[in-house]
Amino acid sequence: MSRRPPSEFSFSRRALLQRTLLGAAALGLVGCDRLSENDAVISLLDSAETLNLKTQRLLAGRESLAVEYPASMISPVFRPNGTVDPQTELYRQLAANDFADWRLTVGGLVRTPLELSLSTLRGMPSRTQITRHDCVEGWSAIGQWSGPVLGDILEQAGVHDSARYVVFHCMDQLDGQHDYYESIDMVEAFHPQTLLAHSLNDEPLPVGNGAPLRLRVERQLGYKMAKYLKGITLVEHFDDIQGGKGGYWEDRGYTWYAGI
Ligand SMILES: Nc1nc2c(c(=O)[nH]1)N[C@H]1C(S)=C(S)[C@@H](COP(=O)(O)O)O[C@H]1N2
Ligand SMILES: [Mo]
Repeated sequence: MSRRPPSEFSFSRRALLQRTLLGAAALGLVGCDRLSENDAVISLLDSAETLNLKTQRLLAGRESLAVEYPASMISPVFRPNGTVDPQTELYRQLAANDFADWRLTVGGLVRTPLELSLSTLRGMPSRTQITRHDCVEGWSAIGQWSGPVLGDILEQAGVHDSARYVVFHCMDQLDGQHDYYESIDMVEAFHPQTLLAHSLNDEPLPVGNGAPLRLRVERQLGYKMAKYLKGITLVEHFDDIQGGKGGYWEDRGYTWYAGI
């Protein structure tokens, strides 16, 4: 377990953001489903975003690790949030067969597109980490995640130099129309704690938490951690994907860089 001392700046910025969000959540003003209606919170997040990305990279470093916790601190229940049981036809069919026919596709700006089965992913070298998940709604949970490091999969696919982002495509739709999706940049994609998790607390990932596979990006807020993955694409730009802001919630007002 390692804990890096927070820099004064990122600490106070984080504290401010947390106070604002928690205060707003306590007043019932925001939730993951209602934040997009709150202009004040969104403009606060927006103005802090660029500064946050730059300061975090500058002060904490590209490779700085998120805090990892001892097993004794694992939350008894890891609260499922957002979609908890996808109702799309695709998901229901794959789940009915225990995801035996599910494949993770890796495509876009890669030399070798991949189609990985759950057993292939489970057989790959993996990393296990106990981390804290912070949702913008104001709750946290500590869980142990295991799965291959995303960077290893990207190495296998061979990423073109022109690729700038990794986009994660999901099998669920919160609004019954648009697939949940997310994106991260290459620094985040090749970070040693960025995993494609197939297990939570030594058990196969439960449906509530994103079965069969979900992203873990430990230095950012919960909404970045796409659940119910079906595909990954390497892209140069994401403005032509759905609303163009790089994620389901980003298209509805959340900031793209959600550093904690
Ligand atoms: N596909 C998908 N991924 C998602 C969501 C979702 O609704 N659908 N919700 C996000 C939000 S807001 C949070 S806080 C976390 C919740 O993860 P959990 O269900 O394991 O708690 O998943 C994120 N990833
Ligand atoms: Mo969230």
